[in-house]
Amino acid sequence: MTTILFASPTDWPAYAGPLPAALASAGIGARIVQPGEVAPEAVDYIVYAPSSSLQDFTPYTGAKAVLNLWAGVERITGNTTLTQPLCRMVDPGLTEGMVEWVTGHTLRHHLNLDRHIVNPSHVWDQTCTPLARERPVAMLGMGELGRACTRALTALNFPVTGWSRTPKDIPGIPVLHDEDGLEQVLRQAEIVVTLLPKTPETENLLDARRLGWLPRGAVILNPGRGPLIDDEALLAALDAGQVGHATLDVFRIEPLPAAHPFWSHPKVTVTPHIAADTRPSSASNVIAENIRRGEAGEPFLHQVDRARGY
Ligand code: NDP
Ligand code: OXD
Repeated sequence: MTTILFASPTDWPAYAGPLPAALASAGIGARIVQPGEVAPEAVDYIVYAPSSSLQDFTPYTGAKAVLNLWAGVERITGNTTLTQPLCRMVDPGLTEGMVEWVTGHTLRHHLNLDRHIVNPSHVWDQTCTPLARERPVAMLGMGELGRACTRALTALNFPVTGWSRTPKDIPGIPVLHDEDGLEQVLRQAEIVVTLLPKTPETENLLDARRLGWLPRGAVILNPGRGPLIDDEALLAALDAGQVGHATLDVFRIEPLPAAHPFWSHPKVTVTPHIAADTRPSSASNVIAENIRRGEAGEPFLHQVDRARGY
């Protein structure tokens, strides 16, 4: 059986050790090849990064599934040449990374750490910050990553309210949905975390009207996708003091163009899409398990509903 890796040039050395090892421990004898090494019709599984050169899946007539290396699938769900099942990445290492990014940036703003880190005038500011239990957080998106971040933040006593497309029953965590629920979640949130996929329904979700629902000075952390927020509306809300700070990891165009106002805005922190990388050591186990399932005729893990868009 042949698995082909269509990813970035750095992915090949990163997966060359862990992927064969994970396949072997799942009891699968698979040959892993790079593009061009075998005829497309001989390929059984495609391990895929949407940034790779493969955009036309038509020649891969024997492929049983496309296993995405990324959690986000917005660059592939609309590809009409892809007729096989598409699975997205749910990787324990990636999740751990996202929990660390979200927790770190939440604590930065919650504790107002910047005032001590950047203090050129040596101001002796002893202002007492509220406790985490007094700092409501909105988690927009209660999927794999939103739920994991919620667990970490609630362990630190932050009161987290979730928002998702469908209702959820999570002990101790209110999860709202629909437009009314979104208004309710945003109206009480001092910190908002956006962990939603990019779909036609979520694009510009945080627009001027909804940003106006936030308590004045609320902070936004966006590790989800750039288009979840209307850039112009966010800049206006920052300038007006309606939003106190935005820490953004993802953008409409990446890398963020040098002239984009986010780079120089004093109330914006840009991180370069590094919130949570897929980790080859743990992700290889997920890929191997899905190949095992494919070969055993069992349902794939994390199969994308392409009509829904995630
Ligand atoms: P999941 O698919 O597990 O969760 C998505 C969540 O969004 C679900 O709770 C879903 O609701 C909710 N959702 C989707 N559409 C809507 C809608 N229209 N209205 C309300 N809620 C909606 O995804 P993950 O948690 O694994 O990942 C989330 C996103 O994080 C990814 O799509 C990707 O864009 C981003 N990401 C960013 C990374 C980075 O490094 N910056 C790394 C990895 C991911 P429901 O539960 O009802 O289905
Ligand atoms: C992902 C990402 O979707 O890195 O995995 O953003």
